[in-house]
Amino acid sequence: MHHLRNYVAGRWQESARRFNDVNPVDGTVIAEVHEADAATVDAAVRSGREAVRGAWGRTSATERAAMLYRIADEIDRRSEEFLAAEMADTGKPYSMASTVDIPRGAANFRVFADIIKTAPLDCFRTDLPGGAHALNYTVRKPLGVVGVISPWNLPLLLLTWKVAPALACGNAVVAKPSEETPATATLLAEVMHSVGLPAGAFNLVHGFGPESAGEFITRHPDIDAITFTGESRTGTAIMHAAAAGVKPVSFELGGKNAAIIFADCDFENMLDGMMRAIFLNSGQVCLCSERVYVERPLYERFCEALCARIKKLKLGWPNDRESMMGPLISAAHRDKVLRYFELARQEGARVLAGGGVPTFGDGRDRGFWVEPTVITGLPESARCIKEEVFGPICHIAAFDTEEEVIALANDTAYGLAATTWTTNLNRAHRVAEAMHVGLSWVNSWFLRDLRTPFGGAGLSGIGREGGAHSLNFYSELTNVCIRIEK
Ligand code: NAD
Ligand code: 6OH
Repeated sequence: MHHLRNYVAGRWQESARRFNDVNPVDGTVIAEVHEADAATVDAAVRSGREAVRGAWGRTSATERAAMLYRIADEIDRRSEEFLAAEMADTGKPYSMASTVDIPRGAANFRVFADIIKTAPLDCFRTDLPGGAHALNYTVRKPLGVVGVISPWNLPLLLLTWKVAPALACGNAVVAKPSEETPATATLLAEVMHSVGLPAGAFNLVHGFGPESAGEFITRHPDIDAITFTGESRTGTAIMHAAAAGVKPVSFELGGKNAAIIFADCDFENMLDGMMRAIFLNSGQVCLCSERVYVERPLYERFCEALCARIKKLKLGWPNDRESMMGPLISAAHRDKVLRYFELARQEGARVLAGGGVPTFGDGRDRGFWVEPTVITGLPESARCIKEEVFGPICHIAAFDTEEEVIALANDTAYGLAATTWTTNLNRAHRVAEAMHVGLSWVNSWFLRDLRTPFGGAGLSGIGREGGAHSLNFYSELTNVCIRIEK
């Protein structure tokens, strides 16, 4: 059996307590994971503190950028291993893991290497009475030891999205990947070791949330900041824990995202985009469109075309190059998604496609699959319209006016992403800006430039990361003010 260990103070650490890492494609156990106890997390935080006080804390931005480039190059060199590990942990198809997850793992380090080298500092000259002046300039320093807690849907991508800027700013990291997907994080620790990152600058602890490594991090008095991606409810729990030490938090949480399709859209492009926006990663992307609003003249045509495309959506083994959709992450998550399928029926939905569990006649029948599913006919107050399902499902409704659809799209407690499809330039700008979200795409979805702000409003999060926004979260700024006499 393959063992996934903790990486603390530059050394691999075993634990007596272990849990299974399961492949959701067919339910097989692929590794035994060593669960970090409170003492292991404490040792990780202490080694992080020593690293920040020691050689790592004294590195220049140029030296750290060079280190981040080495990390990126090593991820690229071992990309086949990362790919295999990510596909085994999540069941996601090669077509996705090889184009999204693993390349972004390396890109996250490169982009923050470039950004930290070129980041400007604030500088203000302040005129004073009598001809004297003051020079204000801002110095960027590490926060200290940053706790990084990440989810299972895009494991390497979302972990490195936070680890890279934290290291770029000179912090030490104590990272906890999701208990469902510990494999690529463990490979990342191997990479950190092999490129010679100073001991303690990156620590990896495995485990769960409550009363396990997750909570041990968030409650640790010597953690300086917590950055978290996951469910909104978990965000609440972490905020409670962080409140005691008044720790800064950065949260990227759930979504219940709207897609708005106008009758004047480029239909084929829109359909390609919407297939991705609804079914990428089996709908397990926080940005996925679970609420689809279609201008009435296009409604029937869209529903028919989407259902026809679904028939061609190949649910396959991850290594099958034609495979477009994999299973859900776990039996528990599959049960949750199936409960929403059932709830949708109880709430009065008409099921246009899917709604059940596929059968394959092979090992996949022991995995955690559900069918790509399309529903219509629910009132806007239905729980399936209000709550995040996080599965391959969307609800489609017709609308008549721009004003009406803006109100429908914004009628949610979440506020992460929206996508609008139209060829009318004026309308594109109007609608995109009216969305009460952090990310408003037009004629595209999940199109990323890593320098831009990423995050959500409402239940979808606190703060923005990406580009300079990340640097501001992961740095302590000291303003130096010097009075200069005439
Ligand atoms: P989750 O909140 O259950 O778990 C995320 C991480 O938090 C895991 O590592 C887990 O072990 C840990 N955790 C759980 N409880 C904790 C606690 N009390 N204290 C400390 N750590 C704790 O989320 P998930 O199921 O892994 O991921 C799916 C969710 O993440 C969805 O809601 C999705 O929308 C959201 N998500 C958001 C974004 C974004 O950028 N906004 C990105 C990806 C996923
Ligand atoms: C959520 O599931 C996807 C988040 C994506 C990012 O954080 C990113 O940087 O692209």
